[in-house]
Parts: sequence; structure tokens; C-alpha cells
Amino acid sequence: MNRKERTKWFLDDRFGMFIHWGLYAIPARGEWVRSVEKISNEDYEKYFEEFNPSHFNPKEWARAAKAAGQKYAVLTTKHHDGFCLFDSKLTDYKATNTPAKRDLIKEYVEAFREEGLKVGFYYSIIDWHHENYPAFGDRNHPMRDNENFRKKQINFDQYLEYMHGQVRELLTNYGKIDIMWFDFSYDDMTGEKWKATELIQMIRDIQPDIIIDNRLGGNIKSSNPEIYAGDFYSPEQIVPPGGILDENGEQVPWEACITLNDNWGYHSKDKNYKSPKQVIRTLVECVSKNGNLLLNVGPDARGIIPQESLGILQEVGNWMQRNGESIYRCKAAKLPKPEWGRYTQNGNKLYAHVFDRGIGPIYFAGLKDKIKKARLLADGSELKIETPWMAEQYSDIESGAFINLEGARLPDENDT
Ligand code: FHN
Repeated sequence: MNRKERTKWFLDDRFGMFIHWGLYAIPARGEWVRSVEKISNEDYEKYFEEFNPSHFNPKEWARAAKAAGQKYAVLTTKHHDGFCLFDSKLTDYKATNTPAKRDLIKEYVEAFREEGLKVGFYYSIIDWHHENYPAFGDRNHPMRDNENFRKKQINFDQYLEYMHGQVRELLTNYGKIDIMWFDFSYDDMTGEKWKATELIQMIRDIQPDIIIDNRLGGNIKSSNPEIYAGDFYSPEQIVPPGGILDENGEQVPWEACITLNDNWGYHSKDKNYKSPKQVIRTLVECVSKNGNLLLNVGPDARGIIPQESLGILQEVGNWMQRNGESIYRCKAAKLPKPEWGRYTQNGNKLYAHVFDRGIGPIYFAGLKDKIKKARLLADGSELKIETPWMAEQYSDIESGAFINLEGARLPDENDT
């Protein structure tokens, strides 16, 4: 299977849930708390000894994602702190050795599959807990200022054997997995420093259909991407203005990962949440540029997704129920970006996403005499078009002012 075939479902689904969860939910100051506060392994151990998410029910997570219109999910199997949510045979630093005594990844996979969602694994190639991970090489390592730690002799090949071994466990022990989401290469720690070619080959041998992000460090935009380039780009906290193109100007698959507030992992004081409108516009923005949105939630120490996040997801789901056809299986339209919003397109169906009404009717540049009919997606009502102007009043984005110019002969990839 080539990249185009592997990523077809991904580019059709467009919208996924990112889930950052682990020991860091207990201090509740974000997933980087160990690095930011330079917490030693010993001091961080108390969280391991008490971790017991009594309310963890991944079925609830899966139902929230499904109701929001999200078609896939990516959960942290191990973040930079090295704590494994899965029952790895290669370490004792895992959820099954905490008071939880549960393989949280097994339960996640089963629950999300049961709800019909595709499942992805986030795996941090950075590991601040592992004895053979180079503290001296990682300017974010919690023990970076500790002379003894810095002088410690390490065997990085042993860390790589561990890291590759865990990826093998993850892709062998939990059935079909749809996405492998690595995080992150830095400085000269990239590509073959992770023995990436060998790692990717192993992944493709075990799960031939899986798609992989680009954070092992390869150049996916190259016309002959190195094998570890991955299958999609992973811009973070940004929607790339012009989408992402390769050197021939062809679209490259990409997925923007974005937080609902300012943190990936649970932060009890972070109330800076985006509004449902901002999330919907970001999703439309991504699709209008041929991209996906991976929207993040950070469950708390009990395993519960914060109510603020659930409320936003529910609002987004209400909109998706009425307007999802303008997102799923859609991509950029071959039209200039309109002043009033964005277009998305699926074959000869054009969807006009009206963000800012402006004054006067809407002008559909380039579509004169091409529009056969227009229907408001929210309620299917007819919109009278006096080409090329939209004469009718219509509601704003809150009520889904999206128009399906069904039947119009629209510019598409077959047009010269
Ligand atoms: O350091 C991580 C961060 O905690 C989070 O997991 C994000 C999600 O893409 N990735 C890294 C920062 O780029």
C-alpha cells in the first residue's frame, strides 16, 4: 500500500481526538511539569505510587469523541516522563504496577473500536525516566543541571533497543492500530539517531496499513522521502496558511494538533478554553486547506475529561450533526479564498462556510452561471441565488450558514 492509499481514510475522516493522560494529571500542572519544575525521578515516584484513576471509563471518552464528530483518536501510550499506560514487559514503570493495576491502553483500544472509531498511539521517543536516555543531550531533561546525572555513563543503543521493543509490543499486542504518532525529534536527535529506518521497517512489517507522523524527522515533502519521513505532517497549535505542499506543489497530507485550552496534559488552573465557534472555524480552516484537525483533551487524575472540554465537544458535535458533510471526505476548493469565509469541496459539491457576513450580499467569485442551486446545510432550506450574488439573508456560523451548491459544475481537479 502506498502513502496515498494508506492515508485515504485519514483524509476522509478529517477530525480526531488527541488525549494526553498520565501521571502528570496528578500534579495537574501540565505534562511538562517534571521538566519545568526539574523534579527528580525519586520525587516524581510519589505519583506512580498513588496513580489509581478510579473514574477511568474509556467508553465515556469514546462516546464523547463520537458525539463530537471525531472519527479517530490518538492516546499517549508513554509521554516524555517515561510512564507507560500499557503493560510493557520491558519496564516496571507502567500502569499495571500502580494501584490502578490496569492495562489502560487495552481498555482504550477496545472502547474506541466498540464505538467505531479508529485508534492511534502517541509514543514519546524522549524518555526522562529511562537510565540510558541521554540527559546531557536533552536541554529539557528534568535532571539537566544535575552534575552527577550528566556525568553518568549511558548506553544509548540500549535505550533504542527498549524504545523499538516497546513499539513492537504496542503494534503486536492490541490488534489493528491505525496511527503511530511519534513525538519528537530535536536538534541532531533525528532520523537515524533513532534508527528510524529500521523502526519504520519493523512497523510496516507488523502493521502494513498503519499511518505514521513525520516526527521521527524525515522530509515527507521530498519527492523521494526518506523511509522514515512518515505519512503525514503534524503542525502544532497552528493551521499552516497555505496547507502543506511538496517540492512539486502537490498537497502533502497533514494534521494540525491543537489544544482546547493552553495545555496538553491536565492543568487544574488552565481555564483559557477556546469557544466552540473557534474550534469549528479551525476545523473548517484545516479542511479548506486539505488538512485534518486533531483536537486535544487532557483527562484529570481520576480519568475524567474536564467538563469545560466536554461542553465544547458537545457544541461542536451539534454543528457536525448538521454540517458534517461539508467536512468529511472534503478538501480545498479550486477557487480563491472568499473574503467572507472558506470553501470546502467534495467532487462537484461546493460548501460555502460563511464566517463574516460583511455588508451586502455574498459574491461567489468565479462561479457566475455555475451555481445550479444552494441549500442551507443546517435545515436543507433553499437559498435563492441571483448569480453571482447571494440575495437571501441567512444566519451566521452559529446556526451553520453553510451552503451546498449541489449540482453546480465546479472547478475541480479535472479542470485544466
Ligand atoms: O512536548 C510535547 C508536548 O507535551 C505535546 O505532547 C505535543 C503534542 O504534539 N508534542 C510535544 C511538543 O511539540
